[in-house]
Amino acid sequence: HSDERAADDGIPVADITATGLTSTPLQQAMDLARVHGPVFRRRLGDRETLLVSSLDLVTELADENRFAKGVSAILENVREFAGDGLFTAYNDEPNWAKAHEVLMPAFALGSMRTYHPAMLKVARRVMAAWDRRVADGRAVDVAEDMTRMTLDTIGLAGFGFDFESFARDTPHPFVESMVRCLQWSGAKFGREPGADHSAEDAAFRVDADYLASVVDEVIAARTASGESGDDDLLGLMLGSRDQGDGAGPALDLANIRNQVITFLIAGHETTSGALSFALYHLLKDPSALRLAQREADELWGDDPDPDPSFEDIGRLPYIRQVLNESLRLWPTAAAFTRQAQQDTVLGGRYPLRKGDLLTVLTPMLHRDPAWGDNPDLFDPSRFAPEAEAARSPHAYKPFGTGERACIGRQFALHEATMLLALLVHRYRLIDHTGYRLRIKETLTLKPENFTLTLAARTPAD
Ligand code: MNH
Repeated sequence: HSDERAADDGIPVADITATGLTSTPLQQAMDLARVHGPVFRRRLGDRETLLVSSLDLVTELADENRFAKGVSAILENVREFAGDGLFTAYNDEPNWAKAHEVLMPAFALGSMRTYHPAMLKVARRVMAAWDRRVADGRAVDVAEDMTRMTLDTIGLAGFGFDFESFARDTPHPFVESMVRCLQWSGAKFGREPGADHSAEDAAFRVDADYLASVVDEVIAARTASGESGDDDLLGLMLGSRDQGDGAGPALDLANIRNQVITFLIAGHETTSGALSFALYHLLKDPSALRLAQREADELWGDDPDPDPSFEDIGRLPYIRQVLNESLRLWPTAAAFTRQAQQDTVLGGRYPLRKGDLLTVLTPMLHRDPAWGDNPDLFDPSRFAPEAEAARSPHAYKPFGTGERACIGRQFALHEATMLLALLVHRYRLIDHTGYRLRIKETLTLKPENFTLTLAARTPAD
């Protein structure tokens, strides 16, 4: 759309055609935003992306009457393997509304009570693995272990399927194929037109087919068990097929397969990164770590192996603030796209056409002046209730916005709060490399090569 319009609409242009996208395009875009300001066009050959990062403009983009979710060029690529699953569906695709209606009950706060035992079971797997590292002194790869944990959790809680990631020395092949599919989706966007990419595309097909075969395995395991799975995600979706005669929406098998892929990916990849960043920040901020430990100790005393109840997780507000603050600095799904629903003017001066896409650079929104004069500083007290009440709700969007915001937010926060509390309660985190943060991008963000050694905590710690 934008190329049809006069170029002098006042929006600065950052032309990166000569250099192309770097291997860290999100961080590249953050640097461009620091130079060009809160709204600019990133030009790459004949393609342009409108990038937005200030509170006032994002407040407008969050207005659901003027804007809705947009499926960006990259999400179009993700559709090649996630199809019309919830994350990648167009707003007007009937399967979005159907699946949303079927699955919403599974994400109400009460449903977290159902998932709690599976989440705790997997949290214990992390501790068993980390206890072995305490014993042998070897380092843990934080992001790898957080990914093991979140994949096993969504598998068990959502689908009754056990990936058994902690029984493996290397990541589950589902994770490796998924990462390559996500990377392909991003790289395809950065391609120079005309070049031959048939080898990458063929490799992508192999990975996408493998992901689909895992989905078939997950569904077959449920069918073979003869159990309905009642109120887990898979049970709700398969059950929806039986309600004929307008009794409720019915999801067809092709759509169910797209939802399973979507949830296996969206349900673990970003939570894993969030936990990894939270551990990084706690490692580097002893006073925040101390407060987190004190909060867990207050609940569980010096019992190194407590039995957290569902209610306990609501009694860890500081640890939740740590997660919120980690997701402020490094929102692991770091951008989302909005689409103009009519011709409109943004910020009183930038004309937009109906259908125009605008991408919010969430980490820059999260560094807007509304966050004070030291926005790069990790400070969980920003999420104390009084501080939150004093701030616009649009200053913080790690889970997107509006009707198409993250459905799994409570799931992620329950799972992550519990694990973080258990880990700081049980271990001393040792910065054996003097780690300096580098961020790896595979569409989502994770700390790269972040390893820790561990010791058992004693009451004196
Ligand atoms: Mn999640 C949508 C971030 C955890 C399932 N998620 C979104 C969006 C963001 C997001 C941002 C909106 C994208 C857009 O507007 O294009 N999600 C996160 C983060 C975490 C997360 C930062 C963890 C931390 N998400 C989860 C978990 C699940 C999940 C856990 C499932 C169990 N997310 C989804 C689904 C959607 C979504 C499904 C799409 C919802 C819709 O469009 O209807």
